[in-house]
Amino acid sequence: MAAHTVTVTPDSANGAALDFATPFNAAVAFVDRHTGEGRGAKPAILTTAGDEVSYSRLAAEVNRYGNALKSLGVAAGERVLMVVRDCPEFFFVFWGAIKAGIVPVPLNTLLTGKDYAYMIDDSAAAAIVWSPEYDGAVREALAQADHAPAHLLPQDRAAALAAQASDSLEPYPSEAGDDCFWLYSSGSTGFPKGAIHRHRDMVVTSRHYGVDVLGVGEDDVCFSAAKLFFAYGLGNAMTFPLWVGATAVLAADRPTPEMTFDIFARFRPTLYFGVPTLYAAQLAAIDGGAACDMGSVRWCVSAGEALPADIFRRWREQTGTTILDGIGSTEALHIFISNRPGMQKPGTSGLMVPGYEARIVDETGAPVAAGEAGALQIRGGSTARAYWNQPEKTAATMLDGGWVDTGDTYRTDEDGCYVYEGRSDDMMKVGGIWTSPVEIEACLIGHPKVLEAAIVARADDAGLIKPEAWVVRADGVTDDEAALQEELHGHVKASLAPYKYPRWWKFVDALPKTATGKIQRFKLRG
Ligand code: 3UK
Repeated sequence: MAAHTVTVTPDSANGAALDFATPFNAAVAFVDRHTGEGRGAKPAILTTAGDEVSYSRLAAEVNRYGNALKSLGVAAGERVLMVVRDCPEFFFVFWGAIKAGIVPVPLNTLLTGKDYAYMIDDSAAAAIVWSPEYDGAVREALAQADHAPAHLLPQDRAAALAAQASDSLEPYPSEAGDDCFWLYSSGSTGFPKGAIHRHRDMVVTSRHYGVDVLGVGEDDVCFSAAKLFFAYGLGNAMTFPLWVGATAVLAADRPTPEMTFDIFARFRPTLYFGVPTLYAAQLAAIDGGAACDMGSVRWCVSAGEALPADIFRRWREQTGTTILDGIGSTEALHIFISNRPGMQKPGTSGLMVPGYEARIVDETGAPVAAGEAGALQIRGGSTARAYWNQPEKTAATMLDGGWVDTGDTYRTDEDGCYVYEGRSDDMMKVGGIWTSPVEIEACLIGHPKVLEAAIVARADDAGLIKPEAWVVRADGVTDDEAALQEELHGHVKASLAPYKYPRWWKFVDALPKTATGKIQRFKLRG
């Protein structure tokens, strides 16, 4: 078997069996392969800014960026943090690093300097690459962090170095099971954890979910409103199209209904990937008279949080297309339970994706009776090897036998479909992004007029989760509710990532507590 190739054998039980050559570097399978297969002139990337990147240019740029990192002295296995918007350079840095054996770590671009400072220290990164719009947050992080990355690469500097570098690069001789890239995942307490993914993981998600479930093929045009820094967007708009030689459409801006409608009209995507909050906003825009032509789209996909059945139905009525809801995670890299062409059950996550297994267990770890709710554990070839430098958290999540604890409560219904019942912790998804109640509470308590605060998840009219604040005023504070609410709103907006602010406020004299003083958030949910 030739180096850096994957042999795919169709297999009726699992969709496919995947065999990896040794050595195996994922950059060859996803990027280099296409020029040899006659796709050199085909667009790999189209952008709303009007750029077009062919497969042969992609391969050359990946080599230049890989060589640029090597020439700086970044060694195999060292980390390169990426605070990069959705643009072709995201692909160049990500794959260039991987081809050189360096580990790229894409970060959520919505975070603050404080968040990035933590990730700089935790990863002990050798380099950091960032897009101009994040300059303020990254410089603040660099000033705060204890660790100093040796190489600071604003995007234009990275581009200038790459422009001088050679466009040919021998792939680093990694193996399919070697560390390839990381993605940070957040928890309700403590700091984010770097989930370490292997070279093989992107192949597994692309084949089993991308090909086996979505039927992604060479003629597809993929547009993901979810950005590349999420595991969800990374698969949707990068690894799936590259795996089959299709085309990705990239937009650097924040997704709005109008922006997505423009993209549908201009680029005629065949696969569209959104999150429930955006589907709800798009429906509101359509109700308000906006034109949305989904004529080119084969399937819409939703993930990140549960898709309310009502949104599924209204979307189909308004656009004539069907949304396939599926659950994925950073640890599994992409979707492992999903609705699919030919089988949709609104209000459920659907059935197992080929290549993955699930079990629902009670507190003792024993399987629950059919139909009972319990903790969902999953197993498959794309799950993260470990969390970086976190043996205890790794042991709590990555269990014996390759099982991963998702942190979700699930049951199966009479059709065997998986039904989401909530989280086993207090974490909430806001617009598809993790939000920790503890972090918002800590921010509120940092305000001198607040004695205590509790944040709970509340559903809005569309059935989507948003934070609600319960606040106890500090002694002697008599400000009226409207004024205090405005002041605290400004305080949260100024300190935390923009999606984390409470949408509703309640001012109370005391919060319900356990005997040991732990806030009983469940009593506030009502
Ligand atoms: C929740 C869902 C109900 C669930 C993700 C697709 O969301 C992704 O990864 P994250 O690590 O979060 C994982 C958690 O999010 N969740 C995701 N999808 C659904 N809950 N229905 C859904 N359809 O709590 C899960 O444990 O941010 C999604 C692909 C890759 C991903 N990383």
